[in-house]
Amino acid sequence: MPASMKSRVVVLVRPVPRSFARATTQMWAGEPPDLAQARAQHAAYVEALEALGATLRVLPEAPDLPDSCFVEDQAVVAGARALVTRSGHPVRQREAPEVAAALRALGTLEVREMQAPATLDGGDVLRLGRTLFVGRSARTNEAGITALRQTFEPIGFTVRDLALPPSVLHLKCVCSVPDASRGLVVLAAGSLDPAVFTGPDLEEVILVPREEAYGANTLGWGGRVLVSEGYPNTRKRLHRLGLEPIALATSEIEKADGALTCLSVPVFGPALGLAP
Ligand code: CIR
Repeated sequence: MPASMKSRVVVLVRPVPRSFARATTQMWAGEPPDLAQARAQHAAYVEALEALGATLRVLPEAPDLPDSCFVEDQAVVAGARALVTRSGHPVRQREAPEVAAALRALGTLEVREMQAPATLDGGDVLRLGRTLFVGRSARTNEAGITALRQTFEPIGFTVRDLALPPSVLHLKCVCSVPDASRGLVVLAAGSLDPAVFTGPDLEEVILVPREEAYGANTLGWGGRVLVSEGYPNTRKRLHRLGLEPIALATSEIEKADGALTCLSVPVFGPALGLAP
């Protein structure tokens, strides 16, 4: 990897805590995750991010906050601003201070903090170029959406809100942008109307079959995309669009209602050189 690629994306991650088996679940109804396996899957994820050229910032482990590795929910970063959220799950609000500190420590961002009564989980925010789509979920309320607008519209982003079915925990449980440098949206068929995704940066909505819904959560930039293993149609579609899918095991992460995007906060800033 050339040295110049290294500093284009800074990514915040947080270790899988020892209390992970007690993570909150709404969607997963089976056995709790296995800690050792979850940690191994997280380590492979972190390695894959590094292979994508990310510079990592690893937050301290929060042993008694079972969901704390799902750092995505704690912040929205776009342009040179970061909004530290107030999770719609009260216990998860305790994860925010370390995330705020890590974002401030980057020294490149104006960091704001969401105030009560607003709630929003970062998993409800999908960034497509200069548009931020936000899902109204059980975790994200009206005041949270207003705070998102007030933070990002003044710096040139458009915020579009959309309703989520009650069975969907977060917007990005059913869709994602596989390559931050392109206008593609991967969407699970039957979850949301593809027509909700509009805007000047949209290139194409890629519908993946219902049975591959979990595989619709992807993450990448610069032509390479992390996908969960076991979703062959999704992989094929991405490949046909000129992307290189990299499959990762996420079975234990899924058992805590998590997926690939949930485990990181990528910071693409003007100072960092990609998709400001
Ligand atoms: C929770 O319920 O908050 C966690 N167990 C899962 C969070 C997943 N995060 C995400 O989709 N962004």
